[in-house]
This record gives sequence, structure tokens and C-alpha cells, in this order.
Amino acid sequence: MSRLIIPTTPFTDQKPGTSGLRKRVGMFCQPHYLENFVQAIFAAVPALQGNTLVLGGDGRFHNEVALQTILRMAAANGVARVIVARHGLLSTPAASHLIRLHGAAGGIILSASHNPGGPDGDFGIKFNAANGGPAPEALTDAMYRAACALHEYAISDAADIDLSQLGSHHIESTQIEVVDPVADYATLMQQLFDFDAIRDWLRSGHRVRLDALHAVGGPYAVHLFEDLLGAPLGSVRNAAPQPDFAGGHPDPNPASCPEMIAQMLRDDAPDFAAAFDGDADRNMVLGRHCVVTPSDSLAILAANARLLPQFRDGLPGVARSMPTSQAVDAVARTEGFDWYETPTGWKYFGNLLDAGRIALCGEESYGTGAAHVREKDGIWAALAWLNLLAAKRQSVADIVTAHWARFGRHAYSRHDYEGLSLEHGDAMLARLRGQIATLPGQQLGDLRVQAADDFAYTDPMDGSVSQRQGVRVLFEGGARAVFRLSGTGTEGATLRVYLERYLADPAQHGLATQQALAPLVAVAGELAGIAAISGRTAADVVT
Ligand code: VG1
Ligand code: CO
Repeated sequence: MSRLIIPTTPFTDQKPGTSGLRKRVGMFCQPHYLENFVQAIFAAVPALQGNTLVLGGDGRFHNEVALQTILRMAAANGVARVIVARHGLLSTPAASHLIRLHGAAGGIILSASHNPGGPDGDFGIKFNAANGGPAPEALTDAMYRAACALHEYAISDAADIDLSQLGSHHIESTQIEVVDPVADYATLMQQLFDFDAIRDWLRSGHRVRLDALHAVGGPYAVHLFEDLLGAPLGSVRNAAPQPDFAGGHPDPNPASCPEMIAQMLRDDAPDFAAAFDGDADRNMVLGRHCVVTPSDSLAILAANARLLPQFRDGLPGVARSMPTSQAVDAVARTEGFDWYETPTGWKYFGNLLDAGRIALCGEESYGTGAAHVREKDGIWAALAWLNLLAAKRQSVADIVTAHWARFGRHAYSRHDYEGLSLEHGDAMLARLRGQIATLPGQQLGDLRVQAADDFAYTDPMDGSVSQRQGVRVLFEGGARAVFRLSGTGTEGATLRVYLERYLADPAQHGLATQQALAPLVAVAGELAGIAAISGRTAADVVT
């Protein structure tokens, strides 16, 4: 075994987006591409030297090859100990937990989350800091600077480690420990929820369907829902992780899971269903005849927090990403706790969670989580809902309806325009920004603009400022249209249009979402100049 120094030249496109560096697999397979970025991580995080690193991935194509490379690089860069998941399979929330459990200096997670996998799909790498959370902007900026200045990297020429067996190995003087992350994660979940109550609820004839979409959540879901909670075998579908997610899109939303939605709208549907994404941090929650929007899910968990053992003492506060609906704000106002509005991406919740200002947070993009880790957590969210169902003994649909009756309904939808050219995406945002000053007071159809801005966020804990996080147009009566460009895509630009309308009157609560939002969709399309600039007349994905 020896430590090699390999000369290299920088790749100038290694700037992490909303959640790490995501590119096509082919990009990551080219010589030095992964190595350069990993060396940039070591350069930006000197604390890894002599310390512990957690390592794993979502099992997508190229996962294991990349993990073996990172193990050799960790050894050559002086990491004292690497905790790596068996078979290299580590969900994002479980990675966050392992970092915290072992007091690691950080973790590297190989995932492109909900993006498709396989040889022609996407690959990704993200770094989580010592608190277990995604690297904050200052750190990802430092990685990008290091990547742009790189001229060599260090790597050991040691042989591959057998990741299929638990145990301890060495590369150079670095200890490599292969661990079972499922067991540790399950132990954490058992501390947070009333497993006996959920078991009773299941035993009393309720049925559930969990869907891992052939991604990394499968082994976690089988162990928790079937082994520990006693759901019948087969309750977890598509449980075996596959490198190409069986050709599917591991994205838990109604557009990607039509069969699941169709099943849940039937009279003989299970009582509860949930699906998870590629790295098991996202969740979609469904009941019989009921699709719960992520924004409503967050609000409902907040309103019922004291029924969950984890939140027995109440919530200090909650946070949502800016485009997430204002449903949780209404709960916070009524219940008298603080709420925060942060930019898109889980990294902005970290400081608030660390400081104990919030204990629950979420995003409209099927992400919900709490203070037990520093990532959103799909399986946790499903357990939280099951615990709620067991405690309330009501159906999902009844819980949602009762919530709307109490707080009003925030009808909500996201319209994505995918595969736009970068020029068209930028032109739409520029056009929106150009109107901000003149929009307030304008009457657009039956909507009157109250305020408009380009969202900026000042972190209340460290004072860091994040500018240009999305254009918000707020209308009188609580309606909103929000526009931003995706930071996780790997091709062209994706415009995300987030639409929300507040329906106070229970007589309107039964309205179909798209019908309720139709006037807003038209106004938003005009404001961004979607058809004028790109020729598109409808969104590609509506969730
Ligand atoms: C998307 C979502 C965002 C989420 C991010 C990472 O980002 O909108 O809410 O935090 O994905 O989630 P963007 O920039 O494409 O809108 V995951 O589960 O893909 O790591
Ligand atoms: Co994800």
C-alpha cells in the first residue's frame, strides 16, 4: 500500500447546487472528476484530518466504485476512521444520524436523490457537516473555490474493501468500519414514537402500503414497518434497492406514482400509504381517498405535535422553506409558537435546529423533518403519521378535513417547466425581477398585488445573508405565486412556479386544487412570460 499524489487540472463546473454536486453519470465517470471534488472537500474541511468520516450512498449506478475511491482518498488524506455503510447503502437521514451518533467531523453521501439513476441517469455527491446537516453555503463556496484551484489529489493504491460484510479493516493507517446503518436508525426511531400504539393500530385491522421505489429506503422500511411494527410482509413494495431504480423515477409525488394514487382513491384502498425518494429523505403521504400535500402534512404535524412523544412538550417553533405554503404559519399563529421562512434547501434549517429555535420543519417538495437529525426524513414522516393515526383514531381524510375546518385551506400546487434552455430560464427570472418595483397595487384579473420581492434571508443565528432566493408575488387575501430556478437539475433550466390560494370558507374546501388555482396559474404564466419566452403553454410536471 502506498500513498500517491496524482496531478490533475480543475473542472470549473464543480459548484454544488441546492443539495450537493449533481451531474450525469458520464460526467462523474471521467478520469479525475470525482477525485477532484473529493479532494476539494478535504481541502475545505481540514477537521476531517485525524477525525471520523461517515460514508455511504443511495445505491445508484456507480455507487460502489465511487465509494472505494473515496475510501482510498480518505486514507491518503489522513482521516482517522471511516464509518461506511454495509453494501454502501446509506439513506440521507441515516447518514445524518450516524454523523451525530459517532461525533464524526462530517459525512459524504453519494446521491442524486430523486433524479433518475442508471448508466444514463444522474449521480451526485454531498457533504454533511459535524452537526449532521448539509454543508452551509459558506462551506460549499469554499469547496468550489478549492475545486477551481486544484492541481493534485492524494489517493492510496490499496485494494477494494469488502463492503458486504460487517467488520473492521485498514487502508494505510485509516480504520475502515463497515456498519449496519439500519439498526442504528431503527433504534433512534423507537425513541421518538409510540411503537406499541402503532402496533395496536395495525393489529386492529388497519392496512398500510409503503413504497421504496426500488431505492435505498427499502431495507429501512422493511425493518421498521414489517419487522418491528408487524405490518404484514409485502406491506413495503419495491423494497430491493436497484442501481437504476428499476428504470423508474425515485420521486414520491403524484406525477411519478400514478398507480399508487389510483389505488389510494379506490374504496378498498389501504388506510395509509407513503412513498420515499432515492435517498429516503422525501415522503409522500396518502390516505384512502386522500392525497396530503407536503405543506399540509407539515401544518398537520405541527397542529398535533403534542400527540407525538417526540414533541410531548410542545414545539418551540417551526420553519418552512419560502415556497412552501403558509399553512403552517396559520398553525403557529394560533398555537403561539415561532415560525421561520427560509430559502429552499435543508441546509438553511440547520442553525435553527441546532439552536433549539425550531423542532419541526419542512418543504413543499415532499420533505419533512425534525430535530432528531439534520436532514429531512421520509421514514420518520411516515412513522409520525402512523403515530398520529394511532393516537387520533381518525382517518387521514378526516384529519385533513378537520384541519382545514379549523385553519382554512391553503390550496397549493407546483408547476415545473423542465428542460428549458438556460437563456430562457434566466430571461423569465430577469423579467420577473424587472417587475418587482411596479407590481404592488396592480390589479391582475381578479387578483390584486399586495407586495413583491426577490426573497433574501438573513440567518438569525450567524447573520449570513442569502440573496436572490426566488421572486415572490403576494396578493391580497393570502394568494401567492413564487418563481425560482431549480438547483438540482443536470440539464438546461427548470422553472418552478409555486402557486397558493387561501380558502377560508369551508364550502370551498372541496374544490379541485387545479380548479381553485386556475386564475393564479394564468396570471403567473403572464408575469414570467412563460409562453412568450419559451413557447410553452403548460407545465411538464404538476404536483
Ligand atoms: C429541490 C427541492 C428542494 C429540495 C432539494 C433537495 O431543489 O425543490 O426543496 O431541498 O430538491 O432535495 P431545487 O433547487 O431543484 O428546487 V433532494 O431529496 O433532491 O436532496
Ligand atoms: Co432526496
